[in-house]
Amino acid sequence: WGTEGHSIICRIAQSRLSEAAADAVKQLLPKWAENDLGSVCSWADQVKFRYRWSPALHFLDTPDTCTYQYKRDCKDEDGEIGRCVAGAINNYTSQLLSYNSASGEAEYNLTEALLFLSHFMGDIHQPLHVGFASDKGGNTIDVRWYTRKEVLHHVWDSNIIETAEERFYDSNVDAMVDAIQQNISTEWADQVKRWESCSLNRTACPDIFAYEGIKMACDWAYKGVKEESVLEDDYFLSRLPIVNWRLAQGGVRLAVTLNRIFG
Ligand code: DCM
Ligand code: DCM
Ligand code: DCM
Ligand code: ZN
Ligand code: ZN
Repeated sequence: WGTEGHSIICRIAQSRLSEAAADAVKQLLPKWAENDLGSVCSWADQVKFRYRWSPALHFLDTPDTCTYQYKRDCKDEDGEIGRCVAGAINNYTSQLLSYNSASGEAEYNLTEALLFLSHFMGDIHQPLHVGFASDKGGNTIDVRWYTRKEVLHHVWDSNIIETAEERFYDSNVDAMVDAIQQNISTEWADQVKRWESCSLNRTACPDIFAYEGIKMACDWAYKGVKEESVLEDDYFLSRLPIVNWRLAQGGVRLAVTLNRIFG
């Protein structure tokens, strides 16, 4: 996601934190964030150059199949298993679990762990961050977004959200966050428990999110799109509900993961 998507997910998440998790987040956030998780959820994108090992942790690719397997797909260009967005979620979750132990603060930078986890939990819910290897998650597919030249990946990172904000929410991101939260507490209320649940009492379940992600990439992002497709109202209006739904799931799952981590 672009900055808007990450901000939306983190604002939804912060509003759903338990008291213990809210306290821990407040302790761990850098001062300049002024206890606003939404303002720092794109930090991981800003450090891609400084932390040369980090770009591979924002996504994963499948071998052009609509299924996902951790061992097969969660690796970087050098084939190192775990170096993908699902492995990174596991890694930073386990680092943050040391928050309440004496050794934790000494061994890891838990502020960075919180910012990475909050960002990667967002990215794994962007369908094309769990896309096909051959087109780099839609990065090599040239399309038109209305009249503008874009790549399909960027349409899902940013254009759908930005067009919705302009057209339906008066360019006001607060109104879009409110609308998604409204949906979470009404239309989607009976699904939220399922979104929050994790197999085998695990703290975080990135394999579930990645499995859903590649299905959505196949069923909605790639579907009907080819090189030089013109994407306009038909595509925008049918895909926006999927984007809203993934932003909601990302926010709910970041919150419940932080609530589990911090007790
Ligand atoms: N892991 C997972 N799903 C699997 C296999 C392993 O989530 N199917 C977990 C095990 C580790 C974490 O991912 O806690 C990182 O794995 P690795 O050490 O291979 O990077
Ligand atoms: N990772 C990394 N550099 C870090 C932290 C994490 O490359 N500073 C990557 C490598 C791991 C993945 O995250 O394979 C998951 O971590 P782990 O295997 O420790 O669970
Ligand atoms: N990306 C992806 N899948 C890939 C390669 C990249 O999802 N196989 C993501 C990472 C960035 C965006 O696409 O969000 C642009 O990548 P880059 O900056 O590497 O061009
Ligand atoms: Zn992206
Ligand atoms: Zn990212």
